[in-house]
Amino acid sequence: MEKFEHKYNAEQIQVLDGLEHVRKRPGMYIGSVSVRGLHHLVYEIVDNAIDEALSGYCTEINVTIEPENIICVEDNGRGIPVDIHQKTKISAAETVYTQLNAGGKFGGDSGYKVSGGLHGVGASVVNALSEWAEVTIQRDGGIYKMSFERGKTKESLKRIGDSKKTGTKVRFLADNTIFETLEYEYEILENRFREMAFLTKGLKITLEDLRGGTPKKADFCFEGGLNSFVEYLNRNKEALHSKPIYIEKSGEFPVEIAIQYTSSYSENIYTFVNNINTIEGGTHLEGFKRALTKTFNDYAKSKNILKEKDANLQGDDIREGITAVISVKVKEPQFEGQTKTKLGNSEVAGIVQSMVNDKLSTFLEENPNIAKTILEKCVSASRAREAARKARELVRRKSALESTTLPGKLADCSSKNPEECEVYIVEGDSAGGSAKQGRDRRFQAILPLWGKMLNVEKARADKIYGNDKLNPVILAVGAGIGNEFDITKIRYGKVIIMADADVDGAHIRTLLLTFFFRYMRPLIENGNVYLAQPPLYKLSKKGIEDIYCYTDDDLNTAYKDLEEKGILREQLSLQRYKGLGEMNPDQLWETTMNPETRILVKVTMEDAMKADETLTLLMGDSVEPRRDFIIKNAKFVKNLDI
Ligand code: 28F
Repeated sequence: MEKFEHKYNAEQIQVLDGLEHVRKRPGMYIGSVSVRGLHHLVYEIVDNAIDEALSGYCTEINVTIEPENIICVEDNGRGIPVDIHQKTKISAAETVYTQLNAGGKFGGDSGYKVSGGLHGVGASVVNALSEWAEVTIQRDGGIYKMSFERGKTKESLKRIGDSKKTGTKVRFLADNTIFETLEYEYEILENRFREMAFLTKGLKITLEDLRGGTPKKADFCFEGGLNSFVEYLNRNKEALHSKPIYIEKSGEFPVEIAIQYTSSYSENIYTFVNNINTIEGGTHLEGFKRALTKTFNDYAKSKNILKEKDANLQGDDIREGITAVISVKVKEPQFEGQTKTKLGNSEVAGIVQSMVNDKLSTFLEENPNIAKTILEKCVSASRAREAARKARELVRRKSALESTTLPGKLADCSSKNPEECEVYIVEGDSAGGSAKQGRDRRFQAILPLWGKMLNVEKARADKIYGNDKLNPVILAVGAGIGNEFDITKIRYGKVIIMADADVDGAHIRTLLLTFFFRYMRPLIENGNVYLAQPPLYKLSKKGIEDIYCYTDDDLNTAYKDLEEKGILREQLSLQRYKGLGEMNPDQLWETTMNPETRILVKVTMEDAMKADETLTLLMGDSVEPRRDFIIKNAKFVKNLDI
């Protein structure tokens, strides 16, 4: 290998500092060095290719997970420019890969930098966080190649051959001295690329996994764009109208919206800004909701479906059973919220609102039967809400009479400061009993739940209030539900779901997550919902402390550590916990409730959305998809976790 001599000029030293900073503070650039951060590396590279597609020059992107977790991304765009920068004496391509936010891709040709979860930190960050990376460019009749090690140029760009094709290919190996794991999760990448293909009409994205025994391959291309997206989201539901409502506006702030109602009661509105999934919503969603309510009410009044004297249909009524995807492109997006996924640009609300008012009313005029079908559902939802209000009044009056506003089963804690208090929602009375005895009653409350919860998939709001299994949860949390939910009223800073690691536990977890996602969403957005992680195994032997293992890996590590101390497997007794009830109060406290030793998993919006989708699959009306899901997951049934 020839000795690599390079005199760095002032500018290049600044570049090195930049990439050194990235390696010192990777979390600032890609959020974390967990598997989520690892996936961001792939999204960042793919987003640059998507940008080339948005500019109209790339029609295909191929992603390959090669053995040893090397990633290869290839597009058939124009190829990153290879001309030499007169100032820096290095090529545009090398600049893009060695300077932070270089290359003016931010707001480039298409004007909208499509950016990964952390909003387009640029390819140079991926380079800095890779043990090595190599870029092959085909353009202007030639093939060019350059390579890097931990962000530093190893081989500058040079022409290595001729080619008639154009495009960019990037291969990289993430740096295992930075990331906790290099193991990519195929399903996670598959879901994200499916979403990107839906959002970029006509673009073909392929994903191939060459690591394990059976190679896996996925192919996504949707000429239908967002229409295909809502049909996919409704694949396990019964649509009320076969043709989705599709409205769009081009111009400075392009807006695309697809809507398809189903017979379910849930509301699923997905919003994107520059292809970023804004799961916390924002101004685009607010504008959409306002216009949807106004347009449907105006139409209902004009067609006498609603009498003048009738009260207006409320937003909840109109959004019952809706599945919608809203995709806007914004040059300078402002992201807010807990996970920077809430759109803040105020001008977007008005743009979306006026576009929906205008184009949706035209659609309804031109499709009266679809309009009628949807409005019939809204009117019946409105009647059910009215019934729910009455039911709630009844419950309130009844409970006011009994003046016990807290559920009988709740073993409350003595502190009343929500900041420090936590409530464990425990499956089953036996575990509930041990939890009550084992807990620290100063700040830990216990709410035992029994038997199968109500199937929120099939229930309307009125059934939720009156339901004797969910009502205790509503009263314990103390902040109401639906659009009456007021996060400032929560009685506990942590709501912890503690259920067995078996199928029943997974079912209860799914139902509770779906319930929180649908009726107490701010609780999840605000990071108040957690899952308790009870141990799976206990290793014990006379004379040594019991060892608790939370995963199979933990168990293997424990065996190895003990072997090093001369204790062999045969000398140990292994207990596999089937359920929480097998632990006595002290063990439950020590392994699962003591803040010093327990493991809690904070529930994210993605977890909740996935639970919601899984619930629809498991509990929805259509049978085949449920059977497919169970067969597909049967082999993991011991971990049928959400
Ligand atoms: C596998 C990852 O990164 N594809 C890319 C292009 C194309 C251009 C470009 C990229 C202009 C000067 C900043 C080509 N011709 N795939 C990719 N394809 N970047 S990244 O330009 C970079 C900016 O430097 C491109 C004309 N204009 C732009």
